[in-house]
Amino acid sequence: MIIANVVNCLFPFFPRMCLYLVLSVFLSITQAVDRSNFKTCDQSAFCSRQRALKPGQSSYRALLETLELSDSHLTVQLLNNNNKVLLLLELYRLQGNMTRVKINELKPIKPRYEVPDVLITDPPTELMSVVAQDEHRVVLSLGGEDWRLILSAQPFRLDIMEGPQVLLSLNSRGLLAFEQLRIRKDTISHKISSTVGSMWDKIKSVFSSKSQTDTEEAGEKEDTEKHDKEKVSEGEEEEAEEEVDQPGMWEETFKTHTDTKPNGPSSISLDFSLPGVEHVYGIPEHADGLRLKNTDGGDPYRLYNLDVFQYELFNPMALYGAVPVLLSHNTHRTMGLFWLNAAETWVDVSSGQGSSEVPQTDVRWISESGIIDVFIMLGPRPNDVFTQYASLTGTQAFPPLSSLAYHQCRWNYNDQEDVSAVDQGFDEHDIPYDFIWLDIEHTDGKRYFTWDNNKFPQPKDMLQGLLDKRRKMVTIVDPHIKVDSSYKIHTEIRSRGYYIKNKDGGDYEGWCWPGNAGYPDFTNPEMRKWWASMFAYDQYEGSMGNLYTWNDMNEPSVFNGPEVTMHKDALHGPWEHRDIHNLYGFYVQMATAEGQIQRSGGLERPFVLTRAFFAGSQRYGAVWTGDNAAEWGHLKMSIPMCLSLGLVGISFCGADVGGFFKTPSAELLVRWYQAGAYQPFFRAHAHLDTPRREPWLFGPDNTALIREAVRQRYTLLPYWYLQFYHSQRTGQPVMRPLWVEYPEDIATFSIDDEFLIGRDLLVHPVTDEGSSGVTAYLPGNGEVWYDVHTFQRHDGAQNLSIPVTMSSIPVFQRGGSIICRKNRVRRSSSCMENDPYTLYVALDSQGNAEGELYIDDGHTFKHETDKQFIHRRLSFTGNSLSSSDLSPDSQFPTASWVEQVNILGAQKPDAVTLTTTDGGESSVGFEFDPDTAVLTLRKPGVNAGVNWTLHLR
Ligand code: NBV
Repeated sequence: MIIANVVNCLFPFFPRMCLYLVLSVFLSITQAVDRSNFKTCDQSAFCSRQRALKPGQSSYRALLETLELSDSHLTVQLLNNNNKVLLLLELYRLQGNMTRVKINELKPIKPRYEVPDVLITDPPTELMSVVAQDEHRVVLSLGGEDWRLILSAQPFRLDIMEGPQVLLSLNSRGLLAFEQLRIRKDTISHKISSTVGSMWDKIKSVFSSKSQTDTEEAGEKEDTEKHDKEKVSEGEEEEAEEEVDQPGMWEETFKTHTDTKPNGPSSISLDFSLPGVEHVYGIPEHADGLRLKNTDGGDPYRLYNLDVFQYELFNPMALYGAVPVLLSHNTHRTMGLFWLNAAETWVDVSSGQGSSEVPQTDVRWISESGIIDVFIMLGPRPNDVFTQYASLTGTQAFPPLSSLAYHQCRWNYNDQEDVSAVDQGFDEHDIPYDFIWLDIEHTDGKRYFTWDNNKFPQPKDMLQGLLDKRRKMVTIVDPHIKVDSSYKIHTEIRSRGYYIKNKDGGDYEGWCWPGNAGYPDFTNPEMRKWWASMFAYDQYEGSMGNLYTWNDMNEPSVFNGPEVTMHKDALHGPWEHRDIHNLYGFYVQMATAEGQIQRSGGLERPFVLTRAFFAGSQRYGAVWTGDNAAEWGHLKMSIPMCLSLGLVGISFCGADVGGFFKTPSAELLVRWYQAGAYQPFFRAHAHLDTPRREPWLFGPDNTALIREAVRQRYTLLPYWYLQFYHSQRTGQPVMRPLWVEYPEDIATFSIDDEFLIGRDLLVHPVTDEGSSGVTAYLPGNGEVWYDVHTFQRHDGAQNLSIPVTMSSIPVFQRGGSIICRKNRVRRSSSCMENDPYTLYVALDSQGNAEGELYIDDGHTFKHETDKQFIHRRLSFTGNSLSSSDLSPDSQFPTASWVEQVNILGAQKPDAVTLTTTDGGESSVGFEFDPDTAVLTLRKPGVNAGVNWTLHLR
């Protein structure tokens, strides 16, 4: 395909595409990211302007005489002593131990962008009262006995205290900087600026978004209010310092691209200090370790959704997605900072010694536009932070059960025959799979929602063939739309005016897979509604209920755009692309998921994979880590990358198994399957130019190893499903760093080569070539862990050396837990629907264990709408194992029954009896293995949905 496209380059109308492809080919030979395509902080005018400001005395003063306290919040003006510009600070105490700090210009010359649609509600507030006040400071109560917020006037700073202890300070390093919107000084440009201003007004009136209109109305009302308040400070006598324009404020050129900046400079920055903190995490997406590093002397972590070709490891460069959430953790407390801003953002992290030799981490956020809107989540436990963040942005969508199974993808499965051969290959080799994926080549010339008629003449027959085997398919639907007057999707979007506009008001066009392409404005709710309607079965021809969707290139990727993305001066109604950039992919996935729900009349749960994401994307489906490479380093990196995403709410994460670019050795491929089988989203994928790598192409031994890894995944699907059920309800990550469950164990704080699934499974995949052993840290003093393969018992709080062979996947079950598996693996997860369960009861040092079982139909919303589910508690105590109902008002008929119970760490009983609530009692056969201390109870045979007890006597 690359070759075909290079041939295409000979045509004069594809020059940019040609350049991109030639570059791609060149780079795939040199095998490294072309860093020069992407800006460093120095090359970004606002980042370097902001970073030039060094810590010191803040120029901001809080005008305490303007302070107003209402039931829900406090407002006070902040005066910049140098330029005399006034800001308005709003402070909210939010329910659930959170504080929200908003800072905007008191009276901007036009509204500044405030991110809509990410928060699931207007966060409920709590009463905040003043406990002390003088001319230097105001002390506010944040609830409880000793929670205080101190607002200091000169210089302005905020401290959140627990008793005498500072938990977090804002602007303590004086790095609050707010570039006010301004009129360009020289007259010519002044004219330009006012023309653009009036154009802005025109577009604003045309743009019919309800949420936007609401924002504007609110903005206007606020304007009047602010204006009134502004008068309070009119007494300021000192002269404002003349501000000199700095380079890049009104125009900036990077490589061949010039960013016209009709609105001029608008960046914002704020610092946060975390005394007593040495470990901070989050702010994905970066190909870096779990624990964030010091950025002193290097570039800050960058958050700007970008299509980075062949990304590098251990690098703060931006990648496809951005979640501006940072977590801090020490043995006493976990906290979170959520910086709600969708513009290009850079984050500096500096850990070191604070005052009085206490460790301290300083964090500084810099964004190109918008306002400061930050949520401080005060924990104190890791779980509290997850709950707090979930209350703001929602939880992971509960996926269809089958999407937690194995996915087979490559760029591309060529035609229907290919699909059918691969499908059969899985059956022939007795490897289960649930989804087969079609990449861009399945379309008619990269026109999404269409099929290449020669290669896929009968898509419904193909889908029916899969359906007959209870399997499914995913097709790719990218957001770049071929400009082609005979392509319905394009003509509709154009005639409805739904395309993003360029700075001059015409439809924005860029180069992508189809050649010249338009980009729908997904920030427009009307556009999203229309897009969603395109997934209806009568619109998306050849689609059926077992066809799902993959949104790629939604950063958005624009081959001939600056940094391979959209020009920042493109327009989304009244807003510049600059303001919304990191939200684009979020909206694409939102509209697509909505489309899938609608096509089923609201019945079926959607499955949509996205490459770009933002805070809140968890509500719409799964993400993957983009174009990794078939290298051991990339396999290792898949762990911290998904762990970081889980910490910020996005649990459904995976990396391309096998590596996208390049060709894995059989050993790497096997190891990747083994690791991927224990990560939330489990999909093999490969670049078009790589040799085929279906699991049976590497000789029978490797096929057997891959089969075994995939089968392990299938046996554990009930456990995965339960974890996602919990994640949807509580916001807890599915794949967790060890410190989340062992927050006081310092040894866990930097571990990112092993992880927990839920609370009860610890996985340490083998990620080194030629490995003969790994050392796994088993956490928890007094905890015991059982090797899930050998049932060998190990004590917690130790580094365990584990010899490995090619078949080893080191996985341990926590003593004290009960895990349900389905051990009869079939060709797809749906085929296993009514299969029986085997319970693994891993006893803790006191001989107890607890677990849960969740069952529903696996694909509809009926668990929500009609309470059609089973949720049971399994509990082993006092030598009895019982199943009781955790949700008595819900119901679901299941044919599944309990086939076997394995009790790990058991003693041999004399007899085992089963009692059920209908009074039935029967004896149960058992075996005891004294070497492994495993007691196996054969065929209790009881239905998985009823109450029962097994007594060991
Ligand atoms: O659609 C082609 C690929 C896709 O296979 C991959 O997974 C995406 O991350 N896509 C990127 C576009 C081009 C990659 C060089």
